[in-house]
Amino acid sequence: TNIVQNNLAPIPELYVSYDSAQKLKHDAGNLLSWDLTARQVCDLELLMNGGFYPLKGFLTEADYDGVVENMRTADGTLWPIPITLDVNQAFADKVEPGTDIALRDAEGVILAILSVTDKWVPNKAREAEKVFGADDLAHPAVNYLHNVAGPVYLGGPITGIQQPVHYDFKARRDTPNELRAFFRKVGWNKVVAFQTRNPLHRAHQELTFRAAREAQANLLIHPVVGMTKPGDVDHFTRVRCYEAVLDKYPASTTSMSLLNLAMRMAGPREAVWHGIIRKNHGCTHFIVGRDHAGPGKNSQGKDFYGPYDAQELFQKHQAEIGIEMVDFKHMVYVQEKAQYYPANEVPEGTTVLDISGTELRRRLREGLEIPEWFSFPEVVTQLRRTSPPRDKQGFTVFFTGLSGSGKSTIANALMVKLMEMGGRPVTLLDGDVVRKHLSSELGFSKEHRDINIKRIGYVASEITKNGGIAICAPIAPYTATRRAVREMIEAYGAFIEVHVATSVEECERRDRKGLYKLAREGKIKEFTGISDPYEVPENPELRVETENVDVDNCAHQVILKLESMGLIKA
Ligand code: PPS
Repeated sequence: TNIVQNNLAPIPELYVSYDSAQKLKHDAGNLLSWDLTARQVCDLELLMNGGFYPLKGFLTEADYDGVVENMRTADGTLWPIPITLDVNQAFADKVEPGTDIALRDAEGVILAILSVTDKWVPNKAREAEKVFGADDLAHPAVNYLHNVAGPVYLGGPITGIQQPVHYDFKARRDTPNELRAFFRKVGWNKVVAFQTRNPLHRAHQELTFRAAREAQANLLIHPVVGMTKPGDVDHFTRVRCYEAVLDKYPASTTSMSLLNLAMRMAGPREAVWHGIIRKNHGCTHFIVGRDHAGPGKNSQGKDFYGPYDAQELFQKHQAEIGIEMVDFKHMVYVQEKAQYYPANEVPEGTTVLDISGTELRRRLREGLEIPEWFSFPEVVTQLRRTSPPRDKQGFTVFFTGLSGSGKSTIANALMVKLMEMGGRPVTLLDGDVVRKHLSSELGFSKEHRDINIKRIGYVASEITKNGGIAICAPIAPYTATRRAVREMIEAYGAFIEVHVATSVEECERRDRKGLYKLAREGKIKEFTGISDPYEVPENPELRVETENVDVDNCAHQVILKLESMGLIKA
């Protein structure tokens, strides 16, 4: 059943010649210009280089309606995913059909000209239902549609001026025509493409190699490096992993190329889209597995798509796309045989070993063993470099409490104890230091306090990202602001909120700096606890009482907490 005759002739691109591009670039200086979002840059690159052939630009309204309703543009061409240019209302108000606009990247470089033919307000709920299967914000693309994408779409043909600039892995990026030329040169008539957004382990290496052997074809590892599912391993780490795996295939059977695609996680429709894109890149076969491009669970905790929906839809359209589906075999390790087998061919009475994604992340986090039967040591090394165990990651301890509650004193003691242990650099962002070096122009209004705390949060998040320990000790009287800081830091490491719960009466009794007296006399305005609010943290990681407990003990309680969280080793 050879449905595919490979035709490796060049595919049409949307670029103009070099000379025309220079002239257009010069003239485009006078045009209205749109700064493309990261996702739009990905889409534009594939429009221009033929990855999205036969599209000639961002979808017009009629094409969009067809694509949303029945996966076909107005002229009947199969196209499953809306490629649209979403803009904000203010920009849309300035554009009428008939206008040319310059499309620029984040640095302001003009990449293309869009000749606008259509402008409309899409029905996003319909788009979500039809394209992604449900208008449910748990789907990353539906969330993007409603909460990130602009309210108005512009459509029309593109005139390509230049490719988006990439500074990373340049030699590993290929346009469809570059890959076609490569396949022609090395005589690869049949090529199986493997789409991926995850690091490859031994099971993947086995299944891709088998797929290629069954199709008597060569193999193209074709990972997505544009945008994948939020929370995925970053593409820098993944590409280093792929490079390690590439060495494990027999020489000259397999190649690897990076695809700057912005995935939508649209399951079945996405699989069809991926197939069209691989066909355009000169491939004859495409591996589709269980739950291809699945977005995870919906807001009811159920899968968005059935496990084989993608394979079914793909099969229905493979002849029209001109690429043949290769079924993805779930491979498992059989201990007694010390070999991988397809899950349905495991010899009877043998022991199957498997490590799930969740288990792998746990082992990385806790620095536990990852066996060689599961992954290649070079891959594990790269993953460990990116996700060191918790006791080697950065974190932030954030003390909050009234003036004179003892925050600074405990924070200081904690810093000294952590420095005694060594291993990670420790920075104390004490109130005085911060107000002198970061916030010297600020006072104590709500607005100024918020700015002050967010600056502290930003610095602490950078320290955390870089593997250090940040200790902060501001009053930080507002819950919402503390939450914002937590979110900034949790993107990179642990956040430990410590409420120093000294009562206002006790602070006033101690009155170490004489400030409470001045506040009572009205000589200091907006004084926390006296004439300004302090919102007590409801769920801090730790609450310490300072009345009748000495500083050393308070600091020790923090150390115990850090140990119990695995952030420091006893
Ligand atoms: S905040 O709310 O988190 O931005 O405050 P912070 O940066 O921690 O600064 C608190 C220290 O500033 C002194 N101070 C005041 N505190 C509260 N309210 C008013 N109006 C005020 N004016 C000056 C006070 O010494 C605080 O220091 P600590 O170390 O907390 O006692």
